[in-house]
Amino acid sequence: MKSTVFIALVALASVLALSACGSNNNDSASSSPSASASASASASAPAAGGETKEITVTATNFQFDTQEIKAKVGDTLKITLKNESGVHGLEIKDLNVNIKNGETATVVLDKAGTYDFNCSIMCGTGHDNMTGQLIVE
Ligand SMILES: [Cu+2]
Repeated sequence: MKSTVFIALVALASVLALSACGSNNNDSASSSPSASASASASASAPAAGGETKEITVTATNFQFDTQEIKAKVGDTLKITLKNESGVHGLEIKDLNVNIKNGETATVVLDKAGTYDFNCSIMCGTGHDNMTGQLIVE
């Protein structure tokens, strides 16, 4: 009984391994060229932005010195967090940015919108007030 289950599992595992291999090959052959083509097209198409904005946000208890960051579509944002007092993080959820003291995140802003950022480390009583906005036009 036990050995039958084992054999079944081994058979299943090898089928999965084979099919995983097969689908990987298919993916790289069919879908990735079009995906990378459209990505590079959208990155180079908007002539509006294209600048690199370097911003250092300084955090204290309990606020960011920069509460509004403005950028254009196509810009690259290099954002650095500096903690002057307290222990804070800076998170821009919609852009997958989450940096700690001294760290820099680089994001290409390819979509217009208002992106909220906030402190990502529970730092104390004023934690909820530590917010700001990145406005991409
Ligand atoms: Cu906090």
